[in-house]
Amino acid sequence: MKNKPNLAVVGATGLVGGTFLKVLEERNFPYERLYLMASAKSAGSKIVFRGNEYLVEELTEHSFDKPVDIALFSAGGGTSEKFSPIAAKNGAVVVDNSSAWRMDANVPLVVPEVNPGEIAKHKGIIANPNCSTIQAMVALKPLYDRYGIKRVVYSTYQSVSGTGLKGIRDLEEGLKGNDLNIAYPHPIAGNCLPHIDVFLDNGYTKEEMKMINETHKILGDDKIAVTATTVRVPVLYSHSESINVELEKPFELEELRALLAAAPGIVVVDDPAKNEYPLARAAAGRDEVFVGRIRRDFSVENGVNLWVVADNIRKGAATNAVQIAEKLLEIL
Ligand code: L14
Repeated sequence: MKNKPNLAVVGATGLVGGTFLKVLEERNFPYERLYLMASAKSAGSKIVFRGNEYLVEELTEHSFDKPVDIALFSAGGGTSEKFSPIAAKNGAVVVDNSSAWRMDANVPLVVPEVNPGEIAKHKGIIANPNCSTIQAMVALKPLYDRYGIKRVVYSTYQSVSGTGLKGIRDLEEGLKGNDLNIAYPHPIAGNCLPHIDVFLDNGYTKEEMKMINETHKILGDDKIAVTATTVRVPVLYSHSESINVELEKPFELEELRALLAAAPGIVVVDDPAKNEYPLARAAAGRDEVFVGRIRRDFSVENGVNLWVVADNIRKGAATNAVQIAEKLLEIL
């Protein structure tokens, strides 16, 4: 690829789409041309990027007739199923934020700190993992490499921004006493909903199964026992996760802590004496994964508990995708 690619942002008017643009601008991502695309409903609006005004065009079968090198998609699963292959066939590399392609054997599922080598294997589409999975992988990878992982129990506390602008609206209005219930089947203000994405026949939610399946795919190890309970909480930005891990090998807590502190993309915040631990509000707007409450699980042989927090719209979506695109520039 020439070192200045033509970029397309698909779903440019959405919460993640807007954050793609913010992150591209912050990181000074090189580009020749930029195309902003959205559904007919949002097409026609104007967005300013690096001082230039762009018209949002309607996404159609012909949107990729023009040369596009990298297309960042965050337009939902259905749109991605239809349009990602069209973009790829026309020569673009798609980095897709939806769940449509993640478990496809021909599609790399990438967290750049964890499995960057997968990027080069793409056949036109690369999947950005689920937001909750991304932050968990950044935290677990150094432990997996050093000690091996036998079992993981995820319990998540996920913010409403995961559901986009309507989730934010539900919480903000709900806090004023006006429950809209547009994003969720119950009020989110003052509640914890053990329900993210749809319920499946096995009793899990799709979000829970995404965390389980994507963990196996990203670590390249189906033998790890994984279970998950994913919960929506009345928080605007950042997902928090309790991660209980059973390692294969014995560990020294101080060594494990040092490994996490030295790992790429992680900031350890763990000073209980000073009431310091990762917090959603502190993580919001940041690109790192914050890890704290690092302590031995005395109930099993090689157990450790972690509290892991990251901005779900940034590292959990836009930043991770842009990091993938940056790696693409190096290899194309
Ligand atoms: O990317 O928080 O699979 O409602 C689907 C559910 C993103 C978050 C995905 C939510 C998610 C979303």
